[in-house]
Amino acid sequence: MSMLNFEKKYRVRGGTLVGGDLFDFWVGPFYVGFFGVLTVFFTVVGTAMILYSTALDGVWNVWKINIAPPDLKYGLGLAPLKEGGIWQVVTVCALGAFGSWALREVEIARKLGMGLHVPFAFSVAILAYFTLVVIRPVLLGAWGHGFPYGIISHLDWVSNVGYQYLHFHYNPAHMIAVSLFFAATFALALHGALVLSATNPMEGEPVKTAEHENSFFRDTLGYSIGTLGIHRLGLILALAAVFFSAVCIVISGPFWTRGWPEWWNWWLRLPIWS
Ligand code: 07D
Ligand code: 07D
Repeated sequence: MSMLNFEKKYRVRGGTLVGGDLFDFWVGPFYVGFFGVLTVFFTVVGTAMILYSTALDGVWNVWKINIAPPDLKYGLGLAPLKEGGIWQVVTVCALGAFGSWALREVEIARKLGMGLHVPFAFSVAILAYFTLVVIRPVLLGAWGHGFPYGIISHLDWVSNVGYQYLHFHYNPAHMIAVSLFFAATFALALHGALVLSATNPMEGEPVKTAEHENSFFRDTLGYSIGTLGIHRLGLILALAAVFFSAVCIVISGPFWTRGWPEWWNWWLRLPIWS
C-alpha cells in the first residue's frame, strides 16, 4: 500500500482550534486548516517584502541579501518602509508564520490524539527568535537592536554583538547553552549509533531488540536510560540549550552592559581569598 493510501486511515476530522470544519481538509498529503491558510498568507507577504527590498537594493546575490532593522533613532516606533519598515513587516510576518505553523501542529496532534510535544518544542525555537527580535530590542528601547535578515549579514550581527561584550564565550548562560547543544548532539549520536548497530547487524546475524540495547549500555556505563528515556533526554537537552541561548542574549545589554569577562570578578571578590 502506498504511503498516501495508508495515511488516509489516519485522516480524522475535528480537533481544530478555530473555524470549525471550514478548513478541515487536505491538499494532497498536506493538512490545510485555518492555521495552514494563515501560514501561507504570512509566508507569501513576508517573502514578497523580502523580494521588494531586494529589488530596491538591486542586489540579487542570495548571500548578500540584507534587510536591515530601523536606525536606533526610530526607537520603538514604526519606521518608513525603506528605512527599516520592511524589516518590521517581515518580523511580523515571520512571527505570524512561525506561530501559525505551531498552532497547525497543535491541530494535527489533536486530530491524532497525540501529545503536544512537537508544537511545544517548536515554540521554544520561536521563543529564541522572539527574544532576539522583540524582547531584547524592547528592553533596550529600539527595534534597531534586532538582527538583520540576510545570510551573511546576520553572521556579522552575531559577531559584532559578541565583541560588544568583549568576549562572548565568558557569558555564563552562553557557556551553559553551548554545553547543552554539544550534549544534545552527543546523545543523538550515541542513540543513532545504538539503534543502527542493533537493527543493522553483520550479515547473517539476527536483528537485535531493545533488550540488547539496554544491556549494551548497562555493560558499558552500568546504566541504560531506556528507549523512551533517551528521547526524553534528547528533547530536554535540546530545549534547554535553546532556552539558555535566549537567556544568554537577553541578559546581554538589558542586564549586563560591560564585557562578559568582567562578570567573573565576583569570583575574585569571594571573601575566602582575603
Ligand atoms: C538544518 C533546518 C532547516 C532550516 C534551514 C534554514 C532560511 C533563511 C533567508 C535569504 C539548523 C533555512 C533558511 C529560510 C533564508 C533569506 C533572507 C536548521 C535546519 C536550512 N538563522 N546562523 C544559518 C536562520 C540566527 C548563525 C544558516 C534563521 C541568530 C550562525 C541559515 C534564523 C543567530 C550561523 C540560518 C536565524 C544565528 C547561522 C543555516 C531565525 C543565533 C551559521 C541554519 C529565523 C541563533 C549558519 C551562513 C541551520 C550559516 C547559519 C537561518 C537566526 C547565528 C541561513 C532562519 C540571529 C553563527 N542561519 N542565526 O542549518 O551557514 O539551522 O550561515 O531566527 O554558521 Mg542563523
Ligand atoms: C533563534 C532560530 C529560530 C528558528 C525558527 C524557525 C524557518 C522556516 C523553512 C527550511 C536559537 C525558522 C524557520 C525560517 C525554514 C524551510 C522549508 C535558534 C533560533 C523560529 N557560539 N552567540 C548562540 C556558540 C560565539 C553570540 C546560540 C558556539 C562567539 C551572540 C548558541 C560558539 C561570539 C549570540 C551559540 C559560539 C558569539 C550567540 C545560538 C563557538 C561571536 C546570540 C543558538 C564554538 C564573536 C545567540 C538566542 C540559538 C543566541 C548565540 C553557540 C561563539 C556571539 C548557544 C558553539 C564567541 C551575539 N551562540 N558566539 O540560539 O543566544 O538558537 O540567540 O565558538 O544571539 Mg555564540
